Amino acid sequence: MTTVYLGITGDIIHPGIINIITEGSKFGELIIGLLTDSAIAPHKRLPYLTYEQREVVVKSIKGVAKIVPQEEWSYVPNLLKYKPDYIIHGDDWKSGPLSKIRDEVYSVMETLGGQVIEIPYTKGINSTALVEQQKAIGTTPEIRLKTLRRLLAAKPTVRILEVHDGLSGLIAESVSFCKDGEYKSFDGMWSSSLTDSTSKGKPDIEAVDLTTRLQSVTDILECTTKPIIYDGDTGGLAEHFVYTVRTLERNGISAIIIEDKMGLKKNSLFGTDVQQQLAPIEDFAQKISFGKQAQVTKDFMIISRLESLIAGGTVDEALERARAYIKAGTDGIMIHSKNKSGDDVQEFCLRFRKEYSQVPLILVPTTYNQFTEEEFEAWGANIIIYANHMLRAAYPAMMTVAKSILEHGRSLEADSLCMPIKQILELIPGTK
Ligand code: SPV
Ligand code: MG
Repeated sequence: MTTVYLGITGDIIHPGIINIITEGSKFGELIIGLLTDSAIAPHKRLPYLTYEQREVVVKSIKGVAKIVPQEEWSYVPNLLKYKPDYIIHGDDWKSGPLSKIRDEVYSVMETLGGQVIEIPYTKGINSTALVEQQKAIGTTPEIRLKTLRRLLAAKPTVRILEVHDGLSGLIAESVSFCKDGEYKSFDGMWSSSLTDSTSKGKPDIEAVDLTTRLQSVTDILECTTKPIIYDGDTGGLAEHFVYTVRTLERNGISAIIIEDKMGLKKNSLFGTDVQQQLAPIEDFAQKISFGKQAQVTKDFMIISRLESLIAGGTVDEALERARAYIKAGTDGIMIHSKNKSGDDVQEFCLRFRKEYSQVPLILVPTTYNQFTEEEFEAWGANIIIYANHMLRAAYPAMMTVAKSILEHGRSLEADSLCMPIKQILELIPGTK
């Protein structure tokens, strides 16, 4: 039997996909290599549908004989495994980042004695353009909520950016960087208590209540689709925390991180310059357990943030707390430190990973920022949060412009520091 291979994501089915399936099936039995989340995640945003959902959809398309998982971005492993007589692809891969993939495919098919079929790319329709349209439509709370767990399963490290309003949310949603054909973007957003309160002109001492914090979160939810991790400070009283969990879940937030402190909360980056009082282990463990019992979905995550190192304690103490919180049902551990060397965090990570190979580990490397994501990955970290950078970047830029206007008595000199008017008018679709 002559076989034809076609690799697809199968998330958004459009006439271009149907066309390539129809054309491919004319050459023989069509094997679909359905890309798994982990094959896609390092290169593109995660599909809206899970692998299983995409499989159900693609299976029912006329012309599809068989579906096999494609676990890698490269076609090579599956081509070697299934040895098809043909592989079919749209001719849009002749240029751009996919051209490397094309070269590999040609050389493998040559060794296999097979052929590459290239069909004209269906103009005006491709899934990337449709994803753009989908973004304009938005997502559902349920799909968004689940995405963090899917990302954790699909990627070695999940990259999260701080957001404090709709505009910073749009940046986290859409900014990307292409290096050597590799596409990088942020996987999700951090609603920081520090930057949310600061942008409201309030101190980061739990003075901004949940309802007010949710106003910013709603602005962000309205114009983005990526998952959100909510900075829940201490989580408040256990009796109140259960309501916070449900409110966040209902809004499609993926996770809350709460820190094991008590009393008047002060920002962790003060370290021991202020009083940082740790909560008794049992009390915090109970809060976690109350929260886990309160949540409605199985996907929402309650992550415990260890403040032992912030309060001047040891890695041993932090590990002891981690064990207790895991026993209480926490879904992940965030270890925090303001030590610039990163030694304490590294020691914690390596020791933690020896005991727990699967529990997600979260880092906020604001002070020990000399390490790269690859290095944190080697320590065993799963989520890296850039916790305050959007607001810290915006404030000095605004100050410089405000001072320039005062200095010159006019705004001409400040103009070059500002984005052009045309650009801001075009920034948000629908402004015109
Ligand atoms: C925040 O972003 O509000 C945090 C992280 O809690 S930190 O500021 O480092 O404490
Ligand atoms: Mg905070």
